[in-house]
Amino acid sequence: MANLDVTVRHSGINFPGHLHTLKSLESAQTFKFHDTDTLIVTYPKSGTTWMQEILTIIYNDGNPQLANTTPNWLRSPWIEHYYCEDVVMNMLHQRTLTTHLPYHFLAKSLKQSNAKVIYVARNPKDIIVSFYHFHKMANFLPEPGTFGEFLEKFVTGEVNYGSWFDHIKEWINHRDEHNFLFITYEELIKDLRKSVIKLCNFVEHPLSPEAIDTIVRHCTFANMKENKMINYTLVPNEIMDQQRGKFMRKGVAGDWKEHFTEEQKQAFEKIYQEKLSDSNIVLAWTL
Ligand code: PPS
Repeated sequence: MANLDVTVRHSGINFPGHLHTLKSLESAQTFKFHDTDTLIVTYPKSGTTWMQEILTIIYNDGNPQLANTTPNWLRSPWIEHYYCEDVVMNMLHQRTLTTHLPYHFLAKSLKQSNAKVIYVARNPKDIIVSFYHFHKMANFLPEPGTFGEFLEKFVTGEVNYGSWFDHIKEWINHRDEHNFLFITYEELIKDLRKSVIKLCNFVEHPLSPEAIDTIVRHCTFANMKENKMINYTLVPNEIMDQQRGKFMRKGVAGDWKEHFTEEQKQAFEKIYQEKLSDSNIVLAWTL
């Protein structure tokens, strides 16, 4: 399926038609989770691929072989993508799944299982920058226009996948549930080893210090950037134009400082305070 210019609209949110159909979005809402599933939840550009890579190697006891030989979309498929059913059919044991969907799409299904949920959050200003550059290379997303124009669309929730504010507000309400882990991209950047240990504890998959060392070595930005199984160079240029950017772009916290003008920063922070003031979000990043 290419459908590069198709947009699918569901419940007021736009999704790229290259990966979604109305049917696949409906199916995701009735997805049958197993108690042994681990679901990675992210707003795009928050550290999805990083978490997919870490969990793949945790569940393989520190052995990176699967991560080096199988694309991430086959080992941790997005449950809302049209191909998910076929992939999931062949997943026999522990399943690591991924979603960018808002909580209300999945609430009913999730409540019927004890699946573990890992929500990865990232400083929204860095998400905007990463998403902006991704729009330039991903031909299944609309042209982003100038950075200022894209920022405006992000703030109003007109971008594909909807409003980041709504996404985090809905999911974070569940952070105290026993099967829910909230972790940030910034925590991974700050101390990857500590984060891997935290993840091992959460998914109840303890590993030796040597296995943890292997994961930390494998999951550095420099190493992952070269891994064809996650850097999307396997995807045809017509879909992701590697001349216009790289999926594994910079991998840092705070790149927003290179993109936001002082005026844009102030305006965004004001909106951030307004939109999130009624929620108890204590976030690890300093805006
Ligand atoms: S997507 O399209 O939603 O699946 O994208 P996602 O994987 O969530 O986010 C991509 C950004 O994550 C960065 N990334 C990493 N940063 C640091 N270390 C590691 N190992 C790593 N792996 C992925 C990737 O570079 C994108 O961020 P930017 O800021 O664009 O570099």
